Amino acid sequence: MIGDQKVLFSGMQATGNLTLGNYLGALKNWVHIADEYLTFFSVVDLHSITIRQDPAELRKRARNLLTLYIAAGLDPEKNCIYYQSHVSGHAELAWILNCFTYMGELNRMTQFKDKAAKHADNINAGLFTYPVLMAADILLYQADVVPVGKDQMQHLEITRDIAQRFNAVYGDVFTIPEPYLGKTGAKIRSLQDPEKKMSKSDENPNASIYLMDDADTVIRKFKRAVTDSEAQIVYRDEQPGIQNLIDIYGACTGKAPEEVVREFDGKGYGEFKMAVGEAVVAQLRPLQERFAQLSKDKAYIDGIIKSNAEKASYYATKTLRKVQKKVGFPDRIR
Ligand code: ATP
Ligand code: LTN
Repeated sequence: MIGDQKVLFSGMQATGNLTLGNYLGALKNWVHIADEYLTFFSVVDLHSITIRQDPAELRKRARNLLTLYIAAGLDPEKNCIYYQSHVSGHAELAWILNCFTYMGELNRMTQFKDKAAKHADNINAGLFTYPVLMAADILLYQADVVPVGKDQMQHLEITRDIAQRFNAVYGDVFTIPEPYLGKTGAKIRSLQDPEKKMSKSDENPNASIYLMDDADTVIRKFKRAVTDSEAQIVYRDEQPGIQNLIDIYGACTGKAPEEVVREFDGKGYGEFKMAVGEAVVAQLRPLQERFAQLSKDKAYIDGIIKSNAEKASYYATKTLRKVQKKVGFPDRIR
């Protein structure tokens, strides 16, 4: 809480091209609930360098991501959209929280295990303490809710644990955040291997729909999507490929899974896949058009970057000063 306003924080990494999973699982939900909160949407570039990045590429992707937040429908006058690296409080609070986090807790994080296995040549300390930086992001703004996909739940739980531990020692310093999972789209699966989540770092481009894919590409990828040989459109865990397509169609059209099943009762997979492809194209088109327009307006985007970093810093500094005082750092002489 800040004053009497509930706070929402979320962020995304500018690594790779965003997928439909990122949109339906995160970005779209942000837009839906943003109006009810004082919001902070960060492009979390400090997190990105836990994996080696090409500097020019990272800068470009970060700007594209920030632009995409706006293209998706977040009004940057009302929502604080900014780069994490422009607010030094994130790194400063992360350091303090590192001293309130146990190695054993971090050892249990499944994302760390996955990423460490994928990048065995660069298992750096930043990758290990990634969840602490994420906790700092959230706690710095006293966030009440954090919309994320299911894969981030474990990180949210550790954030709550760290906050509670800190509060137990120093009194009520941090708001304890709650996760917010959207009704649909919380876990979009790979189109090629429905056992896995759709992920922007998947090497197989057919596994993911990218937000910038053109209509033909989207349709082609859905035609090739892995399903099963049961030839029945039913929503059940034993048919994860079809279940995923139902989830995607439902998330794009606002329909519940049962409705989707009824709509396609007795129809074949071919027809259903086509309908899913078209629903996705219809979702992405306005986003792509707004993105193209906004990208051309350099001065406008620059203005947003500057003013929102200042706004974020203001709130971040408030929490940071309070924390520094609590842990016993000397007062600043004014
Ligand atoms: P990477 O492959 O680089 O790990 P990612 O595609 O898994 O990336 P993140 O940057 O980790 O994406 O996630 C950004 C946001 O999108 C998070 O809130 C996450 O929960 C959500 N998200 C990512 N993948 C999916 C998915 N397949 N379904 C639903 N939500 C997702
Ligand atoms: N770890 C998240 C990105 C992220 C985030 C956050 C999400 C960093 N800080 C704070 C919500 C709140 C991810 O990989 N999706």
